[in-house]
Amino acid sequence: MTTRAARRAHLREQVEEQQGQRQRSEAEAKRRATLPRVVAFLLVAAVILGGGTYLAASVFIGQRGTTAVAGAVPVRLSMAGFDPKVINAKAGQTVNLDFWNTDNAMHLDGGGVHTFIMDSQHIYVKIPAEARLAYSFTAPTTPGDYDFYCNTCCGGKASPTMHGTLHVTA
Ligand SMILES: [Cu+2]
Repeated sequence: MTTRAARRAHLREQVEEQQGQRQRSEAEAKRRATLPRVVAFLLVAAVILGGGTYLAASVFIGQRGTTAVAGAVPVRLSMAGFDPKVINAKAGQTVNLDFWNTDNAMHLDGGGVHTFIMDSQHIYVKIPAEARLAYSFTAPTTPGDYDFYCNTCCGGKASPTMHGTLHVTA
């Protein structure tokens, strides 16, 4: 290797090193500029996700001002009827129900509303579309089977699908 070639190689190394340093500092500057944006994005994402989670949770944990009663029986209302179809209770006991309408407003003729009607107990409850609603009443003091039904869809009272039974024991 001649001295000139060696010097040229050395020069090239120096240039390459300088370029490398410049690239590194540029990358560093970019990273510093990006960091606040990433943090801001994460904050926004967290707020949106948090809000979404809160909304989703509120659908399941007694929403729209209703308080879910501990130990309440979840009763799902849909086009398929009541689930469960039989609700058990002791005579004279307070029955705590946690209605849950899984149909949306577009889905049903009656604006998505289902009803829980017990003529014998003079109960008429409207459960709005896609809503949860806590409802309590006192079971009849006489043991027996008491019919309840929904009259806002699927043929209403005339349809066996939309009926259920309150089974009262002594
Ligand atoms: Cu219904």
